[in-house]
Amino acid sequence: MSEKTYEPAKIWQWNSESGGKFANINRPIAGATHQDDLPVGKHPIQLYSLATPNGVKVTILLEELLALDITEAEYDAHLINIMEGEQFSSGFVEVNPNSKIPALVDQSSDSPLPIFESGAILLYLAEKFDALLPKETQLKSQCMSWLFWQMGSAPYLGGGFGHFYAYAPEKFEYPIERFTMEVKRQLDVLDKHLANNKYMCGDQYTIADIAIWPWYGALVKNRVYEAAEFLQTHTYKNLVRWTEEVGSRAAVKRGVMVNRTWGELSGQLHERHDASDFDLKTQDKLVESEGNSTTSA
Ligand SMILES: N[C@@H](CCC(=O)N[C@@H](CS)C(=O)NCC(=O)O)C(=O)O
Repeated sequence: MSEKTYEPAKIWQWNSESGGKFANINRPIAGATHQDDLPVGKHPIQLYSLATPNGVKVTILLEELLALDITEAEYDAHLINIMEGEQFSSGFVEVNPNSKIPALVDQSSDSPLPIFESGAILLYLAEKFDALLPKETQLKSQCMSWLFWQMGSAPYLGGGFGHFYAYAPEKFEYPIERFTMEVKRQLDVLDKHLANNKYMCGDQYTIADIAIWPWYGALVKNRVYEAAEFLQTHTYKNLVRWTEEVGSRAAVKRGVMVNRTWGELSGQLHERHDASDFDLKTQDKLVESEGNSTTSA
């Protein structure tokens, strides 16, 4: 174990940056830092987000709803750049006093309805459109249990393991060991459950899968924290099977692109205001692959 090098002061003071990737946006106080209204588009649903695992839960669900021909789920996805502090604008704080993406406004009725917390948004949309949430009590409670499992568990993965393994300014043994233990346990929980269930709630693909996949599927696919080898995620065979299955859905493939500002250009759709926005990305892909084949010829 590393030697003790830090003794907390008697009273904590906000006088220095803690270091690490998010140090410049971390603050110990809530509320807006600047005045700015949120943009409002033409569709019933207005989403303010970024394609982090919490953000894509909502874009995947919206794309799944549209794939079911639920046109009332048409949405504008506005980009909130959290590294630039856009979550602290007065307009965003009005929708989400907690200043975190995703946040959503349903403007389909007379008074716009704001909603925040990804789990609450998933549940709101699934109930509103009567889709991707089982109706039968036993299955519904199983679905809710896994949905809330995700909400309670992912902070250990992201804020705990991911932060100390990938983002902290130094590698500290104690937190990495502690959170690795917990994340491995969580992976095993999922793997054992998926040994006997096609999806998180038996045979039905639901908002529980949509909540869990962006975190644990991303870990398995090595898309977050570059930790797949360290955690030996390939050994969780049932989880790998489910990860592939969910990831192969067309709506999932579209959902992960929305509000994405990193990675391959053809996988980025910074804002989504129309279904045809994806067609333009497909054209980008064609241009890219034509470019590639020219290079390799
Ligand atoms: N429990 C929240 C967590 C949301 C969250 O942590 N969002 C992050 C991005 S994944 C964020 O907006 N961070 C900005 C900040 O902390 O200032 C949810 O599921 O909606």
